[in-house]
Amino acid sequence: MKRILGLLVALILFLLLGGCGSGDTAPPRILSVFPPDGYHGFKHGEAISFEFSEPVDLDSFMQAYHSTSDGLEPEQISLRLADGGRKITLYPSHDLDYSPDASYRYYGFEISTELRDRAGNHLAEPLRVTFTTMRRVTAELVGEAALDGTVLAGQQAVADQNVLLAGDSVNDAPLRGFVSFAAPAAADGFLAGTLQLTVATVTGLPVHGLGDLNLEWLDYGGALDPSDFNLPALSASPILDGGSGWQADNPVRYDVSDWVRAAWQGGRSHLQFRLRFASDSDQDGSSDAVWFYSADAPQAAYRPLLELTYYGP
Ligand SMILES: [Ca+2]
Ligand SMILES: [Ca+2]
Ligand SMILES: [Ca+2]
Repeated sequence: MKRILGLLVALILFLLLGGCGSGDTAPPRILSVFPPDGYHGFKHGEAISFEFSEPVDLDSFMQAYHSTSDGLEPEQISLRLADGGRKITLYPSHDLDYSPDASYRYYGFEISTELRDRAGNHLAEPLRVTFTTMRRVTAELVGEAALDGTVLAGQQAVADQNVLLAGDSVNDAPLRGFVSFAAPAAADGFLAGTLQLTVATVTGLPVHGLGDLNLEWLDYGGALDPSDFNLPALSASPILDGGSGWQADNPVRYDVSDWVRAAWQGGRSHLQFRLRFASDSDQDGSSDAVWFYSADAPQAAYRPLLELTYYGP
């Protein structure tokens, strides 16, 4: 019995030495962390992630983790281990608030040297990370020159002129104008938008002969094509303009907030609009049209602008 006990003790000692006596004296290292220190634009639904040089002890991670930021306090987080303890993902209990204005909203956490590997070696240096969530920003997007222009009914799309027209031509051929903006890549929600176009000139009496100008939201994609003339609008009802502000070099503005919010929901990469009159032509044998400057205009101030308010970094 004594002999068996002795063997058992020896076996346990062997196993313990085998487990701990691997000779690991190297401290664990943090290979990567998201978000990194100084990061801007942490989004709802994102998690904080760490990758270590070797498996770390989970209890020691909780001892080493410190934060006083709302949503990141130790009792507010949950953890998931992966890759045998080499990776830890940290989930906030609720989405971290965004800044309601253009100022940054800061969050932070620290991993102290309490963190240990499985052999008990401590992290050599603490990690301190400060980052910000998304904030409400307003940007002036300039139209996409390659995509804006005029489509002549049943004929060609013209995208390389300094102007874009809506109305009818000298032959009373219907003309429709198109403007396009690239949606900002780093965003988490479009909140409001104002489209600004600058009048180049007016020929004839477009409103008198053709009715109101109709501004429509649509998605004509990565090229302006003749078929875009009749592309179904995405907007249920157009924005109407009776032409009161149409003098040369005068900017006109349209509130397109509902459409940019819908474009965000639809995951659209362009914010695109069409200009057409209620009636395509009055058949009076002369041109009736409003000419707006396009994004090809040499004068930067005259190009189509979309003042977009959104959550960005
Ligand atoms: Ca180690
Ligand atoms: Ca163009
Ligand atoms: Ca006409």
